[in-house]
Amino acid sequence: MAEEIYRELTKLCGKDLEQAENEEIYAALLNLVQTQSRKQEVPVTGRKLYYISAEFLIGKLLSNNLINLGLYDDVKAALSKAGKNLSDIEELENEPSLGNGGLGRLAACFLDSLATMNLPGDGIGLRYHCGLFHQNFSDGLQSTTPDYWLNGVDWTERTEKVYPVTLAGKEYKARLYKLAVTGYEGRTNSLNLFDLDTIDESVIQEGIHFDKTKIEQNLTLFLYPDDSDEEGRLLRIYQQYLMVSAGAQMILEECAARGCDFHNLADYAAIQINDTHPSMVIPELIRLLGENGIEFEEAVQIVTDTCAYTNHTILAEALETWPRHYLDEVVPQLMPIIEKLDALVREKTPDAVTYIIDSENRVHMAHMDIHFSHSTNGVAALHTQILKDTELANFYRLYPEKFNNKTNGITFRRWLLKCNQELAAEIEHLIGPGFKKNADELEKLMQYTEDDAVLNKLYMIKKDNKKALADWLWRKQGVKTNPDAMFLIQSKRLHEYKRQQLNLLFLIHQYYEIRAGHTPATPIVSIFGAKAAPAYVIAQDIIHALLTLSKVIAEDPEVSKWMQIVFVENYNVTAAEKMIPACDLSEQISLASKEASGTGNMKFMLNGALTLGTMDGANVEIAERVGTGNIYIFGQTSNQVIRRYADGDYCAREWYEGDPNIRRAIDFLTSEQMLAAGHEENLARLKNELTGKDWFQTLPDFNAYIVRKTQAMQDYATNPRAWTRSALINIAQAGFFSSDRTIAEYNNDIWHLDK
Ligand code: 26Q
Repeated sequence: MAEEIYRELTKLCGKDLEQAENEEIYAALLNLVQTQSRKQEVPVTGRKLYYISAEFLIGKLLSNNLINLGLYDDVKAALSKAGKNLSDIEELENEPSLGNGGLGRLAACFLDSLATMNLPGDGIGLRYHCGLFHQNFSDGLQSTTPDYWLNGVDWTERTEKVYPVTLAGKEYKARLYKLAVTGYEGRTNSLNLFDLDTIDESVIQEGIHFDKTKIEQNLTLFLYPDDSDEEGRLLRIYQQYLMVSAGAQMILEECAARGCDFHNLADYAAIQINDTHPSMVIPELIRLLGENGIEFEEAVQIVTDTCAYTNHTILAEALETWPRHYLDEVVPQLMPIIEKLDALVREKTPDAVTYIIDSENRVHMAHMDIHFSHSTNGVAALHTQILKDTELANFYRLYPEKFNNKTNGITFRRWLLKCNQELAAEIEHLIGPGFKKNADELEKLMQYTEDDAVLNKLYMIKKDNKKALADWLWRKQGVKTNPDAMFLIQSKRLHEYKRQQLNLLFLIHQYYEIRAGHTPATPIVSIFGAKAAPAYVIAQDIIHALLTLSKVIAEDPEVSKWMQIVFVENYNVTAAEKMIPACDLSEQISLASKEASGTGNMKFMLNGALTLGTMDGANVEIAERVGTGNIYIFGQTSNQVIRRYADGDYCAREWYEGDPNIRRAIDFLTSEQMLAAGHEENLARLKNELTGKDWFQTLPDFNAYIVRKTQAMQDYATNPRAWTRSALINIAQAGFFSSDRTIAEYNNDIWHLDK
């Protein structure tokens, strides 16, 4: 087989592999993968899923596709025979930056599971030319530049399909691009991405600024960060409508081609609405069905039967509500439909809280989704419970039967087989290959919890992965780290509710303790990866404080023997694949009730890290599975937090003034050392925020966090065997968090797809 691959590649390169440049080999491999994946396409007969999402954070594709197609080992062997290295070639691939974080990555994991499980399910999204911004650090601050990921060889295949879309009264042509989604020993589905031919990267000015008036040139240039300015918000409506209108037309066309007469659309299509970003698909489909001669009332029923909605957030400020005049401006053709839908709601219930258009003329996208789809789900048990009890309680009263939970999951192909090949091989050696498609089989590892040889091996694998991360950090950022230290990682979008600032306060506390001669049980390397929305001022300040503290520590020879802070620049899927396998302690420290699920927590667990976390999101379900002895839980419960908000009596200043440790840590932000290394404006503003407001209740959890984290460091240092045993239990119990399980649940309860 390796011989055949060798010949094939040589043919595709047009020269001997030995002579070919890595760029040529990369292009040849892309060709090979695309040809092979086409062979796995399956004609659809029954109901087909369309997962519609503004984000698909798919990560690099070459190795992943080779693994899924079963070609990885042969290609690697063929290349090495020619003196080439697959990982050098992988370096040439740009990561498609088509997502912000969890929601986009979840969509990518779902596509992998659908294809692996042989289910008919395509994605629908946008082909952003520069995706999410590229992050650099300079002068201790985040700066942003466009990420030209489409430059060079890219995996999206241009088609001849174009769909007319009217935006603000003007017609545009949305062109369809296709990206093959290869399943692991499964089928090939498709990610359908829409774009305009007229996009012009030269409208980009300095940084990521661009002329916002030129829709034709700028519409799919950037993906907006999850917290943005007013101008960006209007453009998002343009983007969203381009996606849903072209997507809806494509769905109807595909179904018609399979014999659907649109009265029975729900027998042919299931549409999953990923958060409210694609919500306009509901009125748009009703509009299109109308054009096809279907009366409004029937169209409403058809669309309700076809669509289902997933909620990914409890933060009220992140729920999309658009001022009506925005929609009047961009999509006037939808407004009469949205008004009629709102009128139906008003006929149904006197509960004004559930209206689509409120008294201030704001349009609530989530309300439209819940009334006019047949399913609303949260993404972890606690999250769904909170939706029912508080945030969406009025809707739950109206439609208890629509509400359901689908705890998130991750694909084990990328997050174990690809990113941690040494661990995957050891697991296969111990329990056979079945876990790759049936993740529950990981539980068989429980028989090895007292096996010293296995525990030693696991310990060595972790050490190897830490060395690999240390090498990568050295090559990428020129920082030296000590793989014998404990690696603690917090990587996720920067947001106050995720509480990177709590981690910051711990690190300052630790700094003081070391200075006072109280050295910790183990040296630590505290690693961060996080992008902050450019308009999110406090998030920028938190990055600045961490970068500044990192410098202060590095310049202190006594302290730096014991602790180091590393902030990974431009955190993305590629970085995550290096960081996660090397982690000892996974920091999941959001304010309880605020993190809908989290999925990084699952990736770390699967790779043998222990979790230090609050009882939030899916952490609750992780704790349930591994048992309290194998996880470090701390902090207020969600009920306590929700009560504190309801009482409205939280006063950060009282905590600051009443606790000398808290005061010492916060005051350090504007100490002489910090001011000498950083910027007073940022540091003082962060201090003010923490003492004056602290909306995400960092201070009440401060002491519990320090106690628990210190305990984890102690356990890690004093009993490596017990630590590794806990790591093994975490791996063995991770099966539930496979996205294959999540997709099976969506399919059984919501989609009912045929194989
Ligand atoms: C909204 C309006 C305007 C501009 C941007 C946005 C916007 C964009 C992205 C709002 C939210 C997002 C992304 C949200 C997200 O990633 N949520 C995460 O979803 C994960 C998958 O379910 C969960 O695990 C995380 O807990 C949740 O935070």
